[in-house]
Amino acid sequence: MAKYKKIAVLSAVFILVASLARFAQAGDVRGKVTAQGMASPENIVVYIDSIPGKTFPPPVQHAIMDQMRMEFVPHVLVILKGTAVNFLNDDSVQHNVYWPAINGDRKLAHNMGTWPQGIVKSFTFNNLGDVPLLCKVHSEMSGHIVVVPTPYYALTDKEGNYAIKNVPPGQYTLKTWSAEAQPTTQVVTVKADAAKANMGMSAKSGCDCADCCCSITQVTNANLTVKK
Ligand SMILES: [Cu+2]
Repeated sequence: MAKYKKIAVLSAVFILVASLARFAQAGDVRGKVTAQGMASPENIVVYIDSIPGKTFPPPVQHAIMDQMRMEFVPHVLVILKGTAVNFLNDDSVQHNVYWPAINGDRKLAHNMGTWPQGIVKSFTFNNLGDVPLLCKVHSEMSGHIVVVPTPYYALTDKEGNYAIKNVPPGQYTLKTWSAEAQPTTQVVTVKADAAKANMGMSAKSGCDCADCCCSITQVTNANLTVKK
């Protein structure tokens, strides 16, 4: 009987340690992007650049780029390299999808064709960088797919705020992409210690200091500036 008790205790300890390790691995990178000389800081991609020795399997689920009310929706779609995108047409008119280059390489230009409402066409993006989307039927239409090397990415909101969720501890290069501005880079360190230190303390609402932890999610702040 004592043997089983011992196994039960050991199992409980193992589960506790495993869950602590899991919590310690979660950290958010957040901040604000200031866009100098630009009309808006919205729709700027902030992502963690390639991590040496690490590859990430693309999601099984396809991403979606719609053509709706004569616009590409969303205007900017960020995907992990290798992700398949479903191109939809939700308008009563025919739309075309083509891109003249990927990351400036005209050899990677591709025309998906022109199709009516209800038809879906897919394409898997295995090349990194900006895919500028255009429609040969409506020259005023434009959008972007931005293919990034890690699953750690975010898009800025109207105020330029972004949040990259669940980044494991480590030192990374944070990078931006904007349709208008030059890319900018910044080194960011996500620490594991803060998440561990916060464990076991009760959540207090309305506090924002590091000592009186509000949650087990550790936040690393990184503000960036992009210039046109
Ligand atoms: Cu169109």
